[in-house]
Amino acid sequence: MQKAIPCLLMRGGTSKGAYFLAEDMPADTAERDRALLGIMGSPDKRQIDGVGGAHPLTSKVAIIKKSERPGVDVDYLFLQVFVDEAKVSSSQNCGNILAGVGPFAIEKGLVKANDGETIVTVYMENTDSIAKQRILTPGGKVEYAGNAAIDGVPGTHAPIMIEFLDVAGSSCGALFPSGNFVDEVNGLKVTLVDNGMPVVMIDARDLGLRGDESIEALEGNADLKKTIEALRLACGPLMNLGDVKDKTVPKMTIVSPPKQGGLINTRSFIPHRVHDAVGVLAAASVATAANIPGAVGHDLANIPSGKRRMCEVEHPTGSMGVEVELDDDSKVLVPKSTSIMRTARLLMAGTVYYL
Ligand code: NQM
Repeated sequence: MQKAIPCLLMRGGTSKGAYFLAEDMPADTAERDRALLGIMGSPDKRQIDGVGGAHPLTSKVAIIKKSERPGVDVDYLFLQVFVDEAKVSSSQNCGNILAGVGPFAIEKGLVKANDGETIVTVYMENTDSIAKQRILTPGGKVEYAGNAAIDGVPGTHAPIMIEFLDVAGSSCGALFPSGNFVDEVNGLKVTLVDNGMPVVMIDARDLGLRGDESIEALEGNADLKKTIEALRLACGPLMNLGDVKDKTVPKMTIVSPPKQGGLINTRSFIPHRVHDAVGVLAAASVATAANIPGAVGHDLANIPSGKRRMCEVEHPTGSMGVEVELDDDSKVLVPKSTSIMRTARLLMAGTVYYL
C-alpha cells in the first residue's frame, strides 16, 4: 500500500524542495527519514522513483509548524536528503529553501496575510536563530509574480527580502570558531567562518586554480576533490562540528578576485558537488569574512565602505547581493544583521506518495 502525505513543491531561491506541515509527518525521526527517502527517490543518482531532482540543490525538505515562541510565527526545520546515499541530515540550515517558508506558512493558513505585505518571522531550528521575511501579499494572497531577478533562476518574480538577525556562530559557537581569522590546516591557509553557515574559505591560488573554473572542470578534478574532502574532514572538529564525514557542512568555498566588479568570486563544494551559484547563508559567511582584514580573501576582495555594506558575492551563474551591517564596536567583529533578496514560487500543491 502506498502512503500519502500532503505536500507543496516549491522553488526557494536557487533550490527546490518538498514543503510539509510538521503535523503531517511521522513523529518518529527514523520513520520520517524513511518516508523522505521514499518521497525523494533516494538512494539513486537519478532519484527516478521519487520527486527529487537528482542534485543536492533539488533534494531538499522543509518541515514547518506554527511557533510557540513569543514574537515568532513559524518554526522551520531544514532537511537535506542525500541523492545517492540513504541519508537525511539536519546538520545544516538552508537560506534558499527558507525563501519559500513564509509563502508556505501563508498558503497553509499558519500566518494570516495582510493586504499589501506581510512580515513572517521564522525560527530556524537547525541553527537556533531567527529570520524575518517580507512577502508581498496584495489582497491577502501571496504574490509570486514580479520584477525581481536573482542569478541562477530564469525570469523575474516577486521579491522576498530576508533579514537574518542572530546567525553569527549559530552552528559553530562563534563567527570565527577557531578564534583566528586564518589557520593553517593540511598545509593550506584557510579561514573558518560561520555567519549562518559553516564555511571554509581557501584562496584559489593555493590550490593551483584561477578560481573561475567551470563546475564541470572542478567536479571532474579527482585530485582537487580529494584535497578538498581531506581538508573538510580536518576542519570539522576545528569548527566545533565534530566528525563531519556524514554531514553536509562545512561548505568549502574557493575564493578569487571578483570578475564582475563584485566583492569576491567563489566556487563552493557543498560539500561534494559544486554549487551552481552559492548558498544564501554561505554567501553571508563569505561576505562577512572577506570584509575582515587578515581573513583569507580579504586581500583579493573589493571592499565597500560604510557601516552597511552591499557585497556582491560572485558565483558560477552571476552574483548574490548580501548586505552586511557591521557592529559599531569594530573589535567585536560580529555583524549586526545580514540581509538578502530572494524569490520563491509555489510549483505544485497536492499529495505525495511513498511506499
Ligand atoms: O547557504 C545549498 C542552497 C544551499 C544552502 C548548500 C543555502 C545557504 O540552497 O543558505 O541556501 O550549500 O547545500 O543554496
